[in-house]
Amino acid sequence: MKAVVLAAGEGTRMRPLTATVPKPMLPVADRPLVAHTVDAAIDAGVDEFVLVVGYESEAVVEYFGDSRRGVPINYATQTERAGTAHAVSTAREFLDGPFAVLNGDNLYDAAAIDRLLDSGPAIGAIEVANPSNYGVLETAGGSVESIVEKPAKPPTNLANAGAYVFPAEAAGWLEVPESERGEHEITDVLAKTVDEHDVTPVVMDRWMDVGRPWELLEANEWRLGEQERRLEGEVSDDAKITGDVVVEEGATVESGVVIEGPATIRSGASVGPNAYVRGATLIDEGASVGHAVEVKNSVLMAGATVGHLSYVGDSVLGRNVNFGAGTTVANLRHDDESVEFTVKGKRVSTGRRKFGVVLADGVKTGINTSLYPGVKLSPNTTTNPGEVVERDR
Ligand code: TTP
Repeated sequence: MKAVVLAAGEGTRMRPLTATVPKPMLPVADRPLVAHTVDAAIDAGVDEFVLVVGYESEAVVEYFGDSRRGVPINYATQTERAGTAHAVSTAREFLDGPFAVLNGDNLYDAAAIDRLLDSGPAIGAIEVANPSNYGVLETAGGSVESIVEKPAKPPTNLANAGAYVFPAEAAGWLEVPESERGEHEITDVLAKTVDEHDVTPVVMDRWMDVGRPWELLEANEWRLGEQERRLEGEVSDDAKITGDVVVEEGATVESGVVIEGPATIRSGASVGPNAYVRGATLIDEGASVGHAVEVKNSVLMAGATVGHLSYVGDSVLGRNVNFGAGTTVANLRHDDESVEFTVKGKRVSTGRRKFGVVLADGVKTGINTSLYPGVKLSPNTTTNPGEVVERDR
């Protein structure tokens, strides 16, 4: 079966991380977010992909090229962000049979993708405690009857998990009218499918929509937690490594380092001497964590450098971020309230008691910079020595 993977979104809620990188290419454990979807689909038997790209498409094309693990990859370009049905319609020339549609920014339970592909026409669903915040499946006799958006009285607790298998004819049903929010939505294509076919709800054990920066941390926690201990890099005999830690070949862990899993130290990265890395943490390719640095539950993207005497907690550091000595992240409010973060101009609660900072690619801090919880800094921002950064820049 062919799979269309939607990777054309702008990821506005994920800014400033998506100022330079499309959201599906943000790192989750040892690969970009969208590669988890592609790999799960390959394991489930997908034999050809169409990746729908748009915003910052070159990064996606450069990463995947024309195949992955021997499975061909085609690209369709969506020039305007006109909705998910519109996105799939850009891939129509490649569709010649039943096809799957998956979101490139969702993290799926891989076994469920396998079941979904075996059950088509089908839709992935996840049981949620608060269905009113989601598109909710109405079911009868084991089939889906409809999807109701954010219903006040939810018919079930099954939320739409953005994974579908459509019958071949659905390629002719992609021209749907604009919805109330002005987009051409894949759920309207599903509505037509439900009229013509039995559509099976496939309940997933786990699913995540990775939309906002703290969800990138949660996505990493999930995937890092699934990795088994593997020490293939150069690890000093004086380092103490406990739990499920991956040190990839080409990574270095020097003396006096303590790493508590789950954590992944990717190829070309270095840790130590005398550093403390606590789970769940990803230290991506070529990143470095030096002497007397503590890192906890964070993502350090490729080339990020935290050289000495610093603390990084519950934070995302973009590519090539550089911390001056003594830079400290605050990740807890004195009033113990959840940390807030600005998403698309609005302050929202992260729902987390502990959350640090989100620094875009190329940010450089001066020595002894202090960063308040929930602060975000745009690409290449610099701070002066001794600055206390309370607000976003
Ligand atoms: P969203 O999460 O709604 O959009 P987004 O990824 O751009 O993020 P944000 O809302 O923060 O700006 O999109 C759901 C999925 O569909 C996601 O994988 C992106 C994809 N998509 C497209 O490929 N084309 C589109 O026109 C739209 C609306 C979404």
